[in-house]
Amino acid sequence: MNLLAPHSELLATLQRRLGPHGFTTDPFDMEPWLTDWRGRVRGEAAALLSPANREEVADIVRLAGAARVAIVPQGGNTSMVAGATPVAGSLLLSLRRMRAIRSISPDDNIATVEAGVILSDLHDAAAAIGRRFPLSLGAKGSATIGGLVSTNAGGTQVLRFGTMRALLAGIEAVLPDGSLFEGLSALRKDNRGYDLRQLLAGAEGTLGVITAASLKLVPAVGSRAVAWVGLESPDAALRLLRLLETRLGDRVEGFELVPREGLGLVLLHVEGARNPLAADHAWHALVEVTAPEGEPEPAERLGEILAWAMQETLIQDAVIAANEGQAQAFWALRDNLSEAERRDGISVKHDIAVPVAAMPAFIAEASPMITAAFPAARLLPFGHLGDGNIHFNIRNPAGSDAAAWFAQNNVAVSRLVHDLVTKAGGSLSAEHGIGQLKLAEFARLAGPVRLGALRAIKHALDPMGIMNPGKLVPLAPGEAAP
Ligand code: FAD
Ligand code: 2HG
Ligand code: ZN
Repeated sequence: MNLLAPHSELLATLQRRLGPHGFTTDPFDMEPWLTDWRGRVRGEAAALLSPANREEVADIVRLAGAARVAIVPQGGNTSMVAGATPVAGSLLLSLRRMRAIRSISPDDNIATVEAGVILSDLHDAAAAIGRRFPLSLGAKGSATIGGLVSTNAGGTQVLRFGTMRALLAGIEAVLPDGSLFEGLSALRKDNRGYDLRQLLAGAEGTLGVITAASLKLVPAVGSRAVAWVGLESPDAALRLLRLLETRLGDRVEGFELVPREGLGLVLLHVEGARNPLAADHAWHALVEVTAPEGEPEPAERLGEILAWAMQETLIQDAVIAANEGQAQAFWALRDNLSEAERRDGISVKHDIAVPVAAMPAFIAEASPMITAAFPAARLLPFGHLGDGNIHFNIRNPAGSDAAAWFAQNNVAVSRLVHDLVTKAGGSLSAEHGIGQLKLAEFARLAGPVRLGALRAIKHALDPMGIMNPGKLVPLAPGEAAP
């Protein structure tokens, strides 16, 4: 079914319904929201709609559906795959005005929040009641709960607490026909068939608009120890992780891999960044270990284990943050990696997963194959080693023109990386989703069974295809764009 551009009558109705704070076609107001975070895609929208509540969202979806007009939901616009970048003739639906924390309870360990709540605001609200929401990532100051649920975001605490899906207790959403799905009741058990909550999580705005979510909280941390470790290989890093888990159990909360190249970029581009270790190391691990309130601080025990690991030559050097300021500085080295990479010039990004134990060998074997095919390309594999998820990013040879190299090579580079990942039984999207940047590769590699089921679900819930067209769901062969 073909989608249409919104006619002037629809725009006038929406303007009346949403008022001056909820409707704009002013190019100046719309500008920041038309391009994705990486600057890869510039979109277009007929209007930017910013509803204040779920009733307004439902009205927008109903009106757009009746007029066969596309809707593109958007939160903080931090998508790594241009998932929230609008398509020509669409209505860009921002959830950013819906920022209420409807309830937060230390007894239930649940926070029910609107879709536009920013992740760091939820962190603060949970801390204020002695709890925490254990999902964090570099974009925490802009990413919203609606976007995080819609992408089933991961981040740096997945090791212990899982991805967004594991933390999702309930959901409220407007479905493509304008009806409101009220699934916020935080039941621990609910077997009423297909799980709509989990279907909407990770749907990237293609099955409806999430208006609120109930999220699981955990007790606040009593104390933490953060270490920056120098080592010679991802293999050594994984062995260190397993050693730490053997000795400390699930108190190991963070374990991130940072190559020399990555640390170098942060030191170059981020003001105030300092290398915690004196010598140069090919690889680094950022380790966070926590202890609950009332238990001994974990720094001493972590120090003993790291000293033993050094004696056994498993690691080359390590330093434990002496105070909270230093701990934050260590984390900033990791969290600013994407920003530092962006400042350095455009890169070919990959968000791959293979079984955890296979990742060190994958990095070791894929790296020379990539540099053989693309001589002097600079590799930047970093991230969530303990989840088997590495951002295998690849940049132009030093001294060359980044944009020109990218334009010439990015498709072929990604094909090679994704072919290698597929051969290793892995995924081309571990946590960022498909959006529009990975759509062609997803269509090429996903296989007919997965794609057929995806299209069937999409068609059943959104038969007109108004929800975020051109993202996540590849067209069937011969199928015309909606
Ligand atoms: P947007 O970018 O606005 O939207 C993302 C997708 O969700 C789009 O498809 C959009 O249509 C849809 N959407 C948004 N809101 C709604 C809604 N209310 N209802 C329905 N659909 C909606 N991701 C990780 O998983 N792990 C990381 O470690 C990580 N680190 C990052 C670090 C940086 C510096 C940056 C810039 C991004 C990072 N990301 C990471 C990616 C990104 O932050 C996440 O994907 C995040 O979930 C997006 O949230 P958002 O509010 O910005 O969503
Ligand atoms: C991270 O882990 C994010 O920092 C972003 O997922 C990864 O910039 C990237 O490629
Ligand atoms: Zn990541």
